[in-house]
Amino acid sequence: DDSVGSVKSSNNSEECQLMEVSDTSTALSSSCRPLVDSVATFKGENIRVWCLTSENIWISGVVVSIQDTQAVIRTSDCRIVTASSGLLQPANPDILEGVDDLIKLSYLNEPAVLHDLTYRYSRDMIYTRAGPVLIAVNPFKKVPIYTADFIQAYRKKTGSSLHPHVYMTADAAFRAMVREGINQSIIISGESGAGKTETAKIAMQYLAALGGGGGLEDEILQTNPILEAFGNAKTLRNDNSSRFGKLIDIHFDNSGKICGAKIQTYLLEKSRVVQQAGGERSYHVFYQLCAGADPGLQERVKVRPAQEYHYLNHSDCLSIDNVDDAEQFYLLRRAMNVVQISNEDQEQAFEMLSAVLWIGNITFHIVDHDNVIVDENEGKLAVKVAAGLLHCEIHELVAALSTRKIHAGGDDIVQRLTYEQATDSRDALAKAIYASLFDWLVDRINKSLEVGKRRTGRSISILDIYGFESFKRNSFEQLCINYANERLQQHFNRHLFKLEQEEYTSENIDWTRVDFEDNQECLDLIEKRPLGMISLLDEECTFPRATDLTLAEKLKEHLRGNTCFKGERSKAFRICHYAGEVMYETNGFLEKNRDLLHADLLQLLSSCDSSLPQLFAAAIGEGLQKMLSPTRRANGTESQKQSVAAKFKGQLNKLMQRLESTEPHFIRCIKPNPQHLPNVVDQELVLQQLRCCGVLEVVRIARSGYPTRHSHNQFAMRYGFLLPKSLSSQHDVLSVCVAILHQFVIAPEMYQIGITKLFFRAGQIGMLEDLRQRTLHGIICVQKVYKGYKV
Ligand code: AD9
Ligand code: MG
Repeated sequence: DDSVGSVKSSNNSEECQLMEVSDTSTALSSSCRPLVDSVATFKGENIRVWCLTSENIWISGVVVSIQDTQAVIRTSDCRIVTASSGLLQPANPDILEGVDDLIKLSYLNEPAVLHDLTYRYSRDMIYTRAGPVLIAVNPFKKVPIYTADFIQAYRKKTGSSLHPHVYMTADAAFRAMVREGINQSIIISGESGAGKTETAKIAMQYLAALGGGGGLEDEILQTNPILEAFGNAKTLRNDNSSRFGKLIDIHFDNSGKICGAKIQTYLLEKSRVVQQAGGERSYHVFYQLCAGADPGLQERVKVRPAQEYHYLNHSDCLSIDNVDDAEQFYLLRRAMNVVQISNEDQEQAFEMLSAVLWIGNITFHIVDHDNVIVDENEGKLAVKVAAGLLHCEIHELVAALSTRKIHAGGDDIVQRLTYEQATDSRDALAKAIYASLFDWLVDRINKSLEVGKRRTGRSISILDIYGFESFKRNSFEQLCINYANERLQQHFNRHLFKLEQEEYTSENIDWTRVDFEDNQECLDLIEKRPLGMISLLDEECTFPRATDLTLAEKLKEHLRGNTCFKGERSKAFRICHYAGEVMYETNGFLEKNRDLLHADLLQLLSSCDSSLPQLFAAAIGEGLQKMLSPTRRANGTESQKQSVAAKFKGQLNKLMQRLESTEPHFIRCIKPNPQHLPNVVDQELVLQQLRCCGVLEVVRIARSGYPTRHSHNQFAMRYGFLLPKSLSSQHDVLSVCVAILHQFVIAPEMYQIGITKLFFRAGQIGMLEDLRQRTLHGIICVQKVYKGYKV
């Protein structure tokens, strides 16, 4: 059954031609979908529309007749269907097919936006603008638009350089930096697998070409394979998924040459080191080391094949299609050389990686009651090798993993750990080493790329950060990620508002009539002190008896009043984010937010006879807060440090400050289908992303203002002929414009007249354009009849 919507259908194309056309007219009622051209009022038939099918697919058609709220539509595949007008949206005139900027569309509804992107995508035009935003639809195939010739074309503004492209955005940023002396930023967002990291690399490639010559550009580009090896992993959503956020500032000297760079990373997913979902992998670098180390290195850092490590083999996924880990290891080492990470530092890093893997192979067994000791055989071997790699005593490692020193009543008591505690402590050690290694590596890279002392130049920052996430189950990580997206969205909205305002002011039109939405309330919910989510969570973390349930109750008690918060049953609550509602569960929130490394493990690291573990211990120690809570001080077992959420909030504040001091350029990446296939567009998926990443918001903002802009001249030229001769022949262009507006009864609240342009509310031009088309059609018909043709 191929029926459309709530709708009867007929496949009979004869019927198609025999349909009686009745001349009723009706206003299309607005539906509850976010983007509706509610101002559009249609008179008569032959109007082109989009029609929503029962499968939630938009198809195009032409209105044959309208009766009350039911319309008879001839669809593009020549079926006749009836649909309630709520399921219809006006379609754009032909001349607007595949426009390279969505703002050029007369009707800015969802199907129109979707159609434009799909139309372009099917012709390999993966980039489209939405006003100030660049939309990039992931091609999932090689598109030949990144060659040196393309770079040249965009540099010189010749040939194909008129089409939207990441190069165009990067070029605009570079030129603005040079021209205005203002730092720039390129903010890339989108969901996992949408193409953010590739897009960031494409932008870097272009900037390296523009600012190259100083020799640093290759170093900067080679930071990518290093960070991807250590911070990316195969997930179910993306074979090369970044598990951290990244901001890279590329500095240019006065002559426009690259003179340095600085990388800041955000919130690496530590848990992946010890556990991955089925079909996913840990960080690439582990497999690369196992597959690619030469025999000498293998011997020195004691690596074995990946399948022999518990941390790597338990998810049943050791390789990635079309990826050769050994070759990647070779490329990693080459990149590390280019970035001038010494051979000694590289070997030390590999030693730590190997230590992590061997720590994961340590197993325990229960001896009496709940107490554990380290397993014999394989487990024992693992302890031995791990201790060797960390350069600590075997018995110290065993003690740190299986016992805990407690300070009570002036005495030190040694308590044996339970099986669960011991495995947790083992995993905590592995995670701490890996996360510290990652931070150390970023530091190390930054040292190599350090900007010279004479910082006279300017910079362009590129942000590649996780997009909004809403899964079946959402936890602490999603809260942090979505919080970051709220901050970025606010930045985005405020920037667009500012741009609009500037345009209106310069055209001397009244911009107070334009409404903009802000997401401040949602941000307050999360970050306000003392009664925001982060503060409440931090407070709960200091109570030793707190549980995920008491946390949930506390949140519900204090946050009830915020309209963005909805308490749910048990440990669940909802937040109304700008991109949609997300349900979170507090499971693991306290643990993840505290992210404590037991003092015994910290002590172990600092006692190692090797520089990296000592550095790690010092860095972790630095993060420790001096203010221990009274209960903890009495216990003295664990060190209190700044919570993960508080640290992330601090990082975000700094990030936002940095971005606010720049002129931003936004790129929104879209994943066209979940199977990673080329040439396939899943409408629902794309629409949902357009809503989430704020593209429809841009359109909405534009719509809430005056999205259609025509110069006085353009407008008079295009529509003047619709007027009676006496009016159209006036000399003054503006008078012709005003006459058109009056003649076609465009309501005064639907337009404003600026100094050089006319500004229209959405949909207004679509009506005029329809009229123009029909008039032209009428003229042609008359001409044909006149010439004796049969119409
Ligand atoms: V995640 O949030 O880090 O999981 P990203 O970064 O958004 O994600 P990524 O850039 O890694 O996605 O892109 C995913 C895959 O899409 C790449 O590995 C490529 O195979 C593919 N891709 C993305 N952009 C392009 C492109 N411009 N041309 C060709 C592309 N392929
Ligand atoms: Mg990525």
